[in-house]
Amino acid sequence: MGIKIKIAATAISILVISGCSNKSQPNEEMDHSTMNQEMEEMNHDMMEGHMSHDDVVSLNDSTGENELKIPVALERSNEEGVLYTVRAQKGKTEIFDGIETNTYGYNKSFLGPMLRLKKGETVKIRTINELNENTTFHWHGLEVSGEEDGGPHNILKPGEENVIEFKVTQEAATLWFHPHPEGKTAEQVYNGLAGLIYIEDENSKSLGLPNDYRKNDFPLIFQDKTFDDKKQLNYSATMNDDGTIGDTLLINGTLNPKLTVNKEKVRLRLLNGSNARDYTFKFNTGDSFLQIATDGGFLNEPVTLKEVTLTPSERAEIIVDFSQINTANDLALINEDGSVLLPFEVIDQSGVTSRVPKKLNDFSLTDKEMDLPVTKKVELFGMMDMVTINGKKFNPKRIDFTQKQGVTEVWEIYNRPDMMGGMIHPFHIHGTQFKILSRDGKEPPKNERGWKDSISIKPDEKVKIAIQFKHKGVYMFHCHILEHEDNGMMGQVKVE
Ligand SMILES: [Cu+2]
Repeated sequence: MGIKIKIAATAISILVISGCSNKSQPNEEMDHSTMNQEMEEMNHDMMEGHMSHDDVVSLNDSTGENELKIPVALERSNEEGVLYTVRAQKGKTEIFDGIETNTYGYNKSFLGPMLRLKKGETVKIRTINELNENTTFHWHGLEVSGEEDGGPHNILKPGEENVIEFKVTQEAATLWFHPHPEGKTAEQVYNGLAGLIYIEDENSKSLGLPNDYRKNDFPLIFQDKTFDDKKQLNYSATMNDDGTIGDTLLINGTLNPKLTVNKEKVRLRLLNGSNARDYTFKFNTGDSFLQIATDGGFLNEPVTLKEVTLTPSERAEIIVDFSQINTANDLALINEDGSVLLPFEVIDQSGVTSRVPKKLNDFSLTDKEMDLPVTKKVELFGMMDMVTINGKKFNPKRIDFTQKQGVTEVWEIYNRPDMMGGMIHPFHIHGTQFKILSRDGKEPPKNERGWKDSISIKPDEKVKIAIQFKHKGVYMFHCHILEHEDNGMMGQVKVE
């Protein structure tokens, strides 16, 4: 990593020098053509390493030969009052036919189960580290105390276990969990550590939305990987400081997935669980769908869309009406560039007739919140391993901000462009759900007017969010391009 810093820094200083070289005296010692050539090569190498996001490698089309795997809903146990036990473990997984790939997972060899929680209940979860390295269990989007949050301070060493206890105080949502050890998050997630949390409440039960898990209610965890010649995930070989991108998509760990659905309304809970790749999901037929939920809860009303973009860690719940959609051609969910992500097989059997209510939630942005002054400023800057927040890299011993428990503040987050234009940073804050007040002074789009825990911020864009912490503790805020996080694009807010 140290070597990469040097190369990138050298390339920048050479670029700066070259900018003035026409005006200055030529350096007698230097052969200019050689220097220019070297410079161009370095510049090229650097640009190759740097993710512009306009120019990322496309995903291979899914052939649709494998039925999509759906994570199991973990059985409740209540042994010694513990509802769920989650083990981080190593294993071997048959991703490619007849080949074992070394992977990580929760309670199985790859990925993890779905944990169902109910609003209002007190939950005890036992976490066990069966890996040969330190890890943490971070509950992404869950409103819990800093002690329970599973950030880099809550390390479990190999063989250690812990029991966390919290009350579920937030509304129905699709959340997820993943490791968060300092400097090792990207590799552990890449190797397979990621699971789902569904929160249910009275509202979600009464809305009449499709909620038959694995029948008309499916999670879709999108992750791109690179497999080596032996079909192994070789993180150190493929790692990119600007975000590791792969050419092979796995959905819920399934290679070349296909999803079979009935002719009915189906709920898809999309999670971008990738280290760095953004997706813009749409149908190859151009059909529209309804977005009903953001990261942390239902939108007030369904929003009709033809495409939805998710940056790493963002979620969207959508309803697709397969009784109405055009299935004459091979129907598939595709990415912006046209690559086939998930082909559908629509079987003629009619399913449940469900209606999507016009009113789903009572999320509101109050005048009081709109009028609050900005009390915290966050500036995201840099690329590769030179990423910073407010000019600093993460230091576990430094508290960057303090905020009072239960008090709403407005944070302004700015993505300062760099000499190459900059890139999108998905910004995530632990332990809370926030509201987007504005994007560059304008109202956020309709499908972002709901609870969020991650927000995608374009170069030179400034967003304002209203944020309140229900619990106390030290929480991380960081870029969710996992390599940026590991490279120190992270700060800490202490809630007192
Ligand atoms: Cu970033």
